[in-house]
Amino acid sequence: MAMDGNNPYELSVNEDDAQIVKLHFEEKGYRGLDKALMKRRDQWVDVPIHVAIFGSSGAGKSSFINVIRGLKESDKNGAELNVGQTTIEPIPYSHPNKHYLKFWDLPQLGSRAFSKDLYLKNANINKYDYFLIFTKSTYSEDDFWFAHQLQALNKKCYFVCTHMDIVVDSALKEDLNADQREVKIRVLTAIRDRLHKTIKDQKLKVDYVYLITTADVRKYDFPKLALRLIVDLTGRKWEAMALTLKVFAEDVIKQKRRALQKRVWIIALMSGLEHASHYYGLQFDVDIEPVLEEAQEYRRQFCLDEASIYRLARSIDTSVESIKKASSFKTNYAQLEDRGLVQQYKTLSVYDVSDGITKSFSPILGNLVSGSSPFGATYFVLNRLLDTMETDALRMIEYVKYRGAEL
Ligand SMILES: Nc1nc2c(ncn2[C@@H]2O[C@H](COP(=O)(O)OP(=O)(O)OP(=O)(O)O)[C@@H](O)[C@H]2O)c(=O)[nH]1
Ligand SMILES: [Mg+2]
Repeated sequence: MAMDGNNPYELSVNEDDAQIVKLHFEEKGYRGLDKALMKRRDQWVDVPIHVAIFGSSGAGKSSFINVIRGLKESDKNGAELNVGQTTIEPIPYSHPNKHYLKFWDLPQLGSRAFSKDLYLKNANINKYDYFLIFTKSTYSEDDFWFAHQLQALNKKCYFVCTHMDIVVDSALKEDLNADQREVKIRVLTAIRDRLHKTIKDQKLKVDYVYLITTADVRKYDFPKLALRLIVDLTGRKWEAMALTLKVFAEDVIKQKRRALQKRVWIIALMSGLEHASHYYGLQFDVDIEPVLEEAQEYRRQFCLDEASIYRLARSIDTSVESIKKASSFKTNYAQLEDRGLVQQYKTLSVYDVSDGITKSFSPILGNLVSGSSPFGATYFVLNRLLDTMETDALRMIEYVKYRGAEL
């Protein structure tokens, strides 16, 4: 991760954003700079992303649309299950935390009076970032027809097979003495091979078939599917997807860390604006509020906030205390509750590196950063927090997996 001898953290900055912020500073000085920075930080929230969901009745589309948005069946804005798609228009479901991320439940073709041509016209294919084709066992002719249309138009399309929990459970019941892990692998491999073959027989190019259960986003290929939904987007859409999806899995946590790392420089600048206060023992004034706010966002993103830990503990039938103990957290979370975060600035390594960081940013940010600003220190403190929190989250994932497998 070292960029040069004296900078332990990669210089991570979006050049376009940096240019805009720098220009603002040159033209207007500090006036409105806090708002301009906040706008850069939050820009991903307004980026529209459209995900199309296709598949026959009962395939689990509505269930997926709910679980990927973190909703339960009983939630008010949940998609209703077992109702069939009764309209001929796609129905959008927005993500509760990111209104502009929409999952579109596409109408089914089968029993409809309209022709395939008309269906394609109505489907408005170009609007979507990618397509998911759902089944619970085998794909229908309509599924393949639609996949062919998408392929001809060069659209990203993934195949998803749901109900894996049921398939695995019944295989386990048939063979009570067998090794559970082996049975699971055998059953899933057989299904994967069969689906790959039928898709290939249709002369469709498929890179991915995801086997999931809509009952749990941590199981089977769900984490891989979530990762795919993130990495197949670029720029702000990538950032938006990484920060919006709540799937507690290693690969997703790593994407979140990358997305958060890319905006550390913004928070570092915010920590040096007019509200900066003096703290005993620091060589610069610092506004700790935006740093605290960001650290708390890290916590939520990494599922390390109390509410998330409580939910995880319940899901594996254990206590919050034992999750915390088993994960032996490296981060001092008590400090993140209040201004105790300033303690993070008072360590030797911060003094050692902050000047180096500030210097390496000055070609990009110019006079916005100077020797007397807390920029370098905040940049280092937040990156170190990202490091320790990512480690905490990954350890917790390991523990939850281990405990979950025991149940
Ligand atoms: N066990 C299990 N049940 C599932 C899974 N996915 C969906 N179901 C159940 O299957 C039924 C149908 O799921 P829906 O999500 O309504 O299916 P749909 O594709 O939206 O169906 P239509 O709206 O009719 O097109 C519901 O009772 C779900 O609870 C799964 O992965 N595992
Ligand atoms: Mg439905």
